[in-house]
Amino acid sequence: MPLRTSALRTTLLAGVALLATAAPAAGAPVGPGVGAGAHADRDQAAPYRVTHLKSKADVDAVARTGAAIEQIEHGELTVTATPAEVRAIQRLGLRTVAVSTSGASAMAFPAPDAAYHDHAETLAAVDAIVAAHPTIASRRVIGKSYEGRDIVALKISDNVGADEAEPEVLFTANQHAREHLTVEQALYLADLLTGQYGADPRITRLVDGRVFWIVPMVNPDGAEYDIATGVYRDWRKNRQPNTGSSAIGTDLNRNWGYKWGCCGGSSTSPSSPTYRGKSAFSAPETAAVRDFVVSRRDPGTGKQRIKAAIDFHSYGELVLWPFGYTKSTVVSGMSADEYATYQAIGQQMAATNGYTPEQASDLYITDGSVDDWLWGQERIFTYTFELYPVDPDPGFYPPASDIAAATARNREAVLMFGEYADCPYRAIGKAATYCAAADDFAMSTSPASDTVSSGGSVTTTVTTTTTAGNPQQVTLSASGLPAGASAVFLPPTVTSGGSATMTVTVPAGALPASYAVTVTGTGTGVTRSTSYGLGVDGRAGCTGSNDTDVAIPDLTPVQSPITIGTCPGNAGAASSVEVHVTHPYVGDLTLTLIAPDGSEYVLRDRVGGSADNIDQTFPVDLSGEVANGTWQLKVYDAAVTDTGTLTGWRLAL
Ligand code: 0X9
Ligand code: CA
Ligand code: ZN
Repeated sequence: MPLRTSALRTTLLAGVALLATAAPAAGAPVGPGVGAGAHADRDQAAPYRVTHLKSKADVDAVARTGAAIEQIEHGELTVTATPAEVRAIQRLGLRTVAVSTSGASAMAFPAPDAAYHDHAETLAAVDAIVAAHPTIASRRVIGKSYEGRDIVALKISDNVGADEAEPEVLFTANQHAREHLTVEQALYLADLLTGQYGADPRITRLVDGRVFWIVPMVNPDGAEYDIATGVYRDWRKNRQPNTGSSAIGTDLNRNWGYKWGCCGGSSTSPSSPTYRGKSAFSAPETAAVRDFVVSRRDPGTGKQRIKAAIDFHSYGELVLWPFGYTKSTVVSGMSADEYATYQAIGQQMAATNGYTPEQASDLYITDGSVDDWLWGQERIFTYTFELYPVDPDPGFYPPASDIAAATARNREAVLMFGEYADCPYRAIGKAATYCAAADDFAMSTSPASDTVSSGGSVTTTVTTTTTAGNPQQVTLSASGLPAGASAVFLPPTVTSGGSATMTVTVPAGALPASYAVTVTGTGTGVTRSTSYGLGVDGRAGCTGSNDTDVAIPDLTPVQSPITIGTCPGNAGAASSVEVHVTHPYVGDLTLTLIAPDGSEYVLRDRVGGSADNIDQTFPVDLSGEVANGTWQLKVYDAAVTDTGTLTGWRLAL
């Protein structure tokens, strides 16, 4: 087992004095956490907020528990209650939040770590970003934590007020309370994408072409609890009580509903740090993020608009991909190409930040993790990043002075990931296979190639075929034509499934040659093309070709003949010689046309250096030569080592 695997596992156990020396079972999840049993009874009553009241009857029921009602405001109560009374209130289905007695606001981070953002500071940072960049940033509350704190998502995109048809990218952080560095990572990305918009062309392109969603603090109750006393509590879970147990909290990253609790990758014990909850999505925090993700499905097609996601954790410096519930790579829900794509992008990202890329289950088996759900259920390409550091010390609590470097370190990986979001399969060269547009079409021409005399015209039928989704309007165009030639389409626009006639008219002076014409169809969402081979002939009776292969040895000239017998008078001033040679170093080659009377025309003399092959048409003024007779193309290779073949040539006089 790799060292970093055991390092991370040891870390999760750190602080649990009892288990510090006990080796965890292979593949077992983390052991019971600090804070289990922390809910010790006190005889003294303390102030609480009571939330989630539904009616006046709830107020009466709270009063009957014996708790003293101090205030009723905004549908919430403030009470003074003993621990037994608090439990009685919770049994009513209401929620209780301890009210800090040390002042109006809860404790922030300890002074040396003041740069870290607690919940209020995180919301303030998000608000400041929105205020500074109102055209590309907006904020929404996607739900409330168990204790009633806002779980906020920041949206970043051009036209931020509109729902555009752009691939969406989700970043989530701080499912685990003590992983405070992940909040800083999320805020770093929010600052990067908004602050560099319009300044850095790469970021501008991303913000224009994507929708980014950043949820910087999925578990605000846990995060606040972790810092509430001024001494870190090493807390991991949320702060939801568990029926029949005094232990608090659910491990949010074991509470997601894909293969929830399937495989020994989570605990059924409320006191465990990896307690999976009483049912999938029993935690309000996971349910809120789930509902948000589901809300991003296109209302018309049902297609998930979020294409890619990263869930940030700490620590271990890892790039992890699904599945976590199984050691298998390819399983139902994960094809070989999907796995290869995960691996390729994971490795590419890891190459930029120095993390270790691996499947999540290589670390240890987890079930009910967010990445398994986002991929397994929603087909969102999802990675888990375990941030800095890799060693247990300082573990979950790196000093604030480490924040800047530790977060900027992921700049490149995240930008690259955002760029892949429209079609991750590009990473394995399979964009064409998997990333067809929802509405798509293919093109063809019939005939697929033809010849035309210069000064003439030729027609072909261009057919469009709808290959996916609905037909669309396709506007036709052509490129790669001879100079001065035109292509006219009738009709110029077709509905995919239909066809048009393309008429290519070639001017009288067009260079006789083979032209690779590209016929392009510009649809409403996608552009497709096909190729059309167009040969332009010279004057009737004045052209010839020789496609017999002739080997080109070193230092010995070779020749290939074309005999013309039916061309009246002299050759033309706009004659052409089309030559095809395969050769690894065309800089060795001299090409010479020899007229029937022996006069030589050098077409090309040792140019092109180390380039491969010649496929070129040379215009020549041959008006001083009688056309009929045997013409020769002479090829000379002036240097040793590289040899090749003359595969064919064409003469138009
Ligand atoms: O155990 C976890 O949830 C993650 N490690 S942490 O120390 N941040 O708690 C690792 C999860 C790896 N598995 C998946 N991502 N599925
Ligand atoms: Ca946009
Ligand atoms: Zn974590």
